[in-house]
Amino acid sequence: MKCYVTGNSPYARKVRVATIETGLWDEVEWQMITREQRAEMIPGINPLGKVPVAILDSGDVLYDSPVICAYVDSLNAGRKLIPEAGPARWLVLTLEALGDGLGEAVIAASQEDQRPGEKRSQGVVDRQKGKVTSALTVLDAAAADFNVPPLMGEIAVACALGYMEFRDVVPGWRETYANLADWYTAILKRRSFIQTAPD
Ligand SMILES: N[C@@H](CCC(=O)N[C@@H](CS)C(=O)NCC(=O)O)C(=O)O
Repeated sequence: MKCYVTGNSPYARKVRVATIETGLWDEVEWQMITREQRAEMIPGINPLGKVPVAILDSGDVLYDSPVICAYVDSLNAGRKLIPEAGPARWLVLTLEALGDGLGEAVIAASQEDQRPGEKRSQGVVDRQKGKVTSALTVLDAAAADFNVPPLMGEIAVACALGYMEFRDVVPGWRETYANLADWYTAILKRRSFIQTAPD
C-alpha cells in the first residue's frame, strides 16, 4: 500500500501512528508530500483533495483517515486498535470521531484567525473555539478511563491535541485541562508519537 501524507496533518499522523503501533510501518510505501504537492497531485486521487489517502496494491483508493486506520487494523494480527465487535468497538469509534472533530474545529478556528483583517470573522473563530473547549472539557473528564496502551480513539485525540498545541489555538490548555494534559504528556513518550511529531 502507498500512503500520501503531509508532515503536519493530524489525520495523516493518525495513520502513521497506527502503523507504528501495529508494527505495520514497513508495509507502507510512504509518500511524504508538501502542501503544494498536495494541491497539485491529490485531487486526482481523492476528489476531496485531502490527505491522508492510500492506494492499495489492487489499485483501490482509500480515504479518509478512519477508513485507512480501520484498513491498517484489519491487517494487524496483534493487539487490535479497534475492537472487532461489541460495545467497546462503538466507544472506540466514537472517541475517534471526537478526536477527529476536535481536529476539524482546531483547523477551522486557526484558518479563520489567520485571514486578513476585513475577511476574518470573529464569530466563526468563537464558534469553532467553542467546539474546541467543549471537546476538551469532555476529554478531560474521560481521560482517567482512557486505554493504555492507546486504541484508535486515544490516538485520534492525541493527534488532534498535537495539532492544537502546534498552532497554539488554546494557550495554556495544559493548566485548564490538567487530567487530559497528564495523559497527553505520557502518550507523547511513545515511539509512535515521537517519530511522527509535527515539524
Ligand atoms: N476527514 C478527513 C480530514 C482530512 C483533512 O482535512 N486533511 C487536510 C490536512 S490536515 C487536508 O488535506 N486539507 C487539504 C484541503 O482541504 O484542501 C480525514 O480524517 O482524513
